[in-house]
Amino acid sequence: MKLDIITIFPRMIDAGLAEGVVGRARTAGLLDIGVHNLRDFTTDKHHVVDDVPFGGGPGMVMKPEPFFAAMTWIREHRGAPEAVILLTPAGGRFTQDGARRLAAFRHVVLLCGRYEGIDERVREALATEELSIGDYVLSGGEVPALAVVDAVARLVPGVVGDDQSVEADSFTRGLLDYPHYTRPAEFEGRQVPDVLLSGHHAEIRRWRRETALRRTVERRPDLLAGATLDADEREWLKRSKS
Ligand code: 4FV
Repeated sequence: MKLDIITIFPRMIDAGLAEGVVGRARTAGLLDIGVHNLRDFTTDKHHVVDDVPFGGGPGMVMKPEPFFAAMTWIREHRGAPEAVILLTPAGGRFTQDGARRLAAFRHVVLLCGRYEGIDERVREALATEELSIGDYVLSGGEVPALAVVDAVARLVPGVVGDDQSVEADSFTRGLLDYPHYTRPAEFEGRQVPDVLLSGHHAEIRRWRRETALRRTVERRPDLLAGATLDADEREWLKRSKS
């Protein structure tokens, strides 16, 4: 999969993509990620990327020209992307479904803003969609871009060693995850649930599915409508409601 990220802080992106599964996937060539410094697409000697807002008001706005020049360069040198995503609080909420949809693309570009935001003509003419990672205001689009790349990368075959763990991931079935334990079996007077020490894999599997479901009911009932449940889980849910 090919991803291109346009930002004024390329080191921040490189650092965020250098470690763990994403870092290994880049090295292994499973992910081809281009990180582009927006300032390289300015024409003035001070590499200015922002300017005062028309209509006045606080802060600065990112100029359109560098983004247009960067996209032209990417199309010529990396090919035409299937999606150009603007990270913004005004975007649609990024979810696991969104990650699955993006992971099906061959080539995606991510636009990272700073300051008060990016000139609206970039959204109008370059972005194919807008994504938000949550209802809070960050100082830049880099952290959201890293979140999107990480979530999408995990769905690219071979990136996460054991595909099972991707399958077992939260939200893969739209439910919260079950609790995880490791040694020691007792810590600070707290016991690991006996079923996990039993070796009864069917029992363990049922305990994990029921616990994931109970947690989802307690903490995120809004997820249930979109969750894929099997017959036992639907039965459990019905019983838990009665
Ligand atoms: C954001 C979010 C976000 C807004 C102005 C960058 C900041 C600044 N992006 N999900 N939440 N962006 O807060 O995606 O330029």
